Amino acid sequence: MRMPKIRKAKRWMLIFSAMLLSSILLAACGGNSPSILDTHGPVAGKEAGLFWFILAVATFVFVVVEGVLITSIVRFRERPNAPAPRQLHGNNTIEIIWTIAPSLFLFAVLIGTIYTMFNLTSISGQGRTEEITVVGHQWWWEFDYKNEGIVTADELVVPQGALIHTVLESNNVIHSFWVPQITGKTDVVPGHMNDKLFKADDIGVYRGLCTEYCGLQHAHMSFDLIVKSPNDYLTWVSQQQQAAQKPTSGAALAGYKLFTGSGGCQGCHGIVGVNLKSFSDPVANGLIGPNLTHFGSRRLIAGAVLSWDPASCQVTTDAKGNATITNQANCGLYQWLHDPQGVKPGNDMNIRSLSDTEIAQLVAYLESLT
Ligand code: HEC
Ligand SMILES: [Cu+2]
Repeated sequence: MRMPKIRKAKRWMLIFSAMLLSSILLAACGGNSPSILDTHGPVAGKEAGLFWFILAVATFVFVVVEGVLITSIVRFRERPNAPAPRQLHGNNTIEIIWTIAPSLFLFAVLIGTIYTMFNLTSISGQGRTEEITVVGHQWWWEFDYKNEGIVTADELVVPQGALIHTVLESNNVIHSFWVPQITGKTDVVPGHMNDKLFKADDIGVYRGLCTEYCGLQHAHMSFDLIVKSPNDYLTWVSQQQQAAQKPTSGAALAGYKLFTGSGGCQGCHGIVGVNLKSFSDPVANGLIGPNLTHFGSRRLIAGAVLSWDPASCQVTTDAKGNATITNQANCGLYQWLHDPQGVKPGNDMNIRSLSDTEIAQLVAYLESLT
């Protein structure tokens, strides 16, 4: 009568372990979350190597310990009429072994970790090193290319294969800079500059995150690391260095007037050629919003809380000259300008409410800023 009960328990054990295992495996399938194991640069590569090394040590320890445990459970299990087991009171040899062995394993992990830490900066790149200052704001990232004289937000564009030297600064609280597929986390500390060196091997777009809790909208403080070929990068740089052109007619001109006038936008946002003479204009220091000179060439809004695309933000003008956005629901930029506090509660963009026509005009203007 005992057997069926045990079989039932065994079956449940099996089902439970299968469920546990599959949930662990499936958890790795989230298409949107970048994996530290899917590396596209030497820094993330070395860090992933350390992960596998530690996992190997841990697996070895697990197998040995569980092996001894299970063997003992099976071999020395209670049998009918078995005599009482021999009673032991301490065994010096065994105790010394199980004190020293774990220290050796931990020492191996320590050596591996220290070696990797010091080895992270020994990477080499092609061409000259790109110097970029990264500024953590509440809650978005600013990227300052001091040598090129460019300032952008939300999108960190770098050339493939070159060394990227970032200087990390914060003007408020502690943030942490992380691009899981390219490089590990480094804190961004107010009043203290941290350095970070990395390289991206493959052209592509890699999600970056703030990984130190920094307030209400910490989860909406992301960015894209965009890796371009060296030539495309140079093209991008020379395009970004241009000042914005003033639109000459239509909805975009009306949007420009709103931006500089009753919309109040230029009190917080800088545009080179509008309220800034250059990207390094000291006037920019008093502006708390992202630089929008080339916002039309970017696709992310406010720490990637939304994304947008001109194709889904088409502005049409009727016979009376009133502008509207045909597909408001699909236009992230419409949603942002319609209610920035609803989209990202607590963020620093406080504006008067805008009519749909005004929003369409501003969208037309922002789209023109390529
Ligand atoms: C009181 C300051 C302030 C005013 C006024 C303001 N903004 Fe902003 N704006 C911000 C801040 C701060 C952010 C970033 C918010 C965040 O990510 O947390 C932002 C983000 C944006 C973004 C996204 C930019 C990017 O690169 O992610 C756009 C576009 C924008 N604002 C347009 C406008 C327009 C158009 C107006 C005028 C109607 C305006 N803003 C008025 C402060 C302001
Ligand atoms: Cu942050």
